[in-house]
Amino acid sequence: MIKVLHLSDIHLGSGFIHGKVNPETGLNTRFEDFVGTLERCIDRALAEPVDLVLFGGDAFPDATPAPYIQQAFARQFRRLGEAGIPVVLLVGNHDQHSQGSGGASLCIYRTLGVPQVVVGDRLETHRIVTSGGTVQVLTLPWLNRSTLMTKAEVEGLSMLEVGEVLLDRLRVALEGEIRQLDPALPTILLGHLMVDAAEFGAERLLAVGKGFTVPLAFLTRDCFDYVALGHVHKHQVLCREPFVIYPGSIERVDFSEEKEEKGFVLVELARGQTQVEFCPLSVRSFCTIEVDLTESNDPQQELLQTIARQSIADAVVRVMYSLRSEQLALMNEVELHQALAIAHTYTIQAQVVAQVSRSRLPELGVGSTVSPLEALQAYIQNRADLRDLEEPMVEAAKQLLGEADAWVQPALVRLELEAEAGRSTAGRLTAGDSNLGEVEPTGEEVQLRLL
Ligand SMILES: [Mn+2]
Repeated sequence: MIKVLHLSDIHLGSGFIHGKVNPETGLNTRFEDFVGTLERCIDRALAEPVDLVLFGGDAFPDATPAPYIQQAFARQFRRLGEAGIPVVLLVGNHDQHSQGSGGASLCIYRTLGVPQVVVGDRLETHRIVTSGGTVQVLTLPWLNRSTLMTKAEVEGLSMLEVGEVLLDRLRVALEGEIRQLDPALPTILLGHLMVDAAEFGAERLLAVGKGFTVPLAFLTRDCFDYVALGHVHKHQVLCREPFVIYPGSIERVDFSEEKEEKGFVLVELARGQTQVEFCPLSVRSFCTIEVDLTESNDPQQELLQTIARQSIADAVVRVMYSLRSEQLALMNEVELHQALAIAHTYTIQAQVVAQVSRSRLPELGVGSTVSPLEALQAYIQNRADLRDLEEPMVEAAKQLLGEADAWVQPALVRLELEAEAGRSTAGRLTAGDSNLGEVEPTGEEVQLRLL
């Protein structure tokens, strides 16, 4: 029996947007999370100890990570070498430079001849001697068109036809490798690929180049005792005879992995009796809080209560709420920030919902004659959000319309305008047609009214 630890999709250096700078180290906290999680995988490999570690590809977000990121990765895998545990590093799509033509970030381990490290950057069978016995590992890195076809061969073919030719080539190449396998040895297929039966996740968006989907039947051959996959971030067991497993990514790369359990797979490899165990990793949680506040009378309170019901302590949180423009004034950002302060990091996205189109009011339709005040009242009656303001609005309208018991009278308005223009007012007023007959206006009075 050979004990194997299978992990995949480390993506070290991803998701910085969900972290913050750790003032003590100057490093992004999400980088520290990823390194810490990788460390726990290697800890487990050493503690068991396992006989072999398989990495299913996608070490970094791209093929040229910053030196400190490469070093953090190397520092962890070095511990396996020091313990005499062989490791196979498979090349994923994110590890290839220039669609594969520029080599792969992981090839440096082979170039330097790092002991115990095997790099899988081509379809090839590696015979690896472990403390549990010899094992055959067939590596199937991320394949793109240029790996299997020349440009001339692709020319004039539709995407569908290209896909068919690619699968034919893969079938032939895989068959060639399988025929050379030693049937007496336990055998693993280690592949970075998309299987047609798999459920997609973030990798669909992360994939740089378009690859192709491999039918599950290509992999479920009885010559394999275990099929170790990489690429899909959601852990899944696609087949049990033989076991075909995606361990998934070790950390949440983004919110699309919010609900997924993260971990690695421990395998007890034996011809025809392989056993597997998924080992969950306790990683930082992601939490989406989505609230529709458009119907709320107290949107601020409702939002705070919704947040209080979630376990957001030390989590990466995103709050998304929608509200109507007239509710904006009811929101208190400071309180919101206070409520979210216990999160590791958080983002707030407020969406102002466009005014719902209202039905036309029949009482204001063509042909009906209503006074401006009646029209206003009909309008307010149909606007739930304005109903509380009916009284002051009508009062203000009355003032504007001159129907209130106000002093505003047409003649007086004229008087004011003339006064403004600096004219003498007294004579004009007495000669005017206003009903201010008793008033003995003085210059001062006019001045007063103009204020
Ligand atoms: Mn991938």
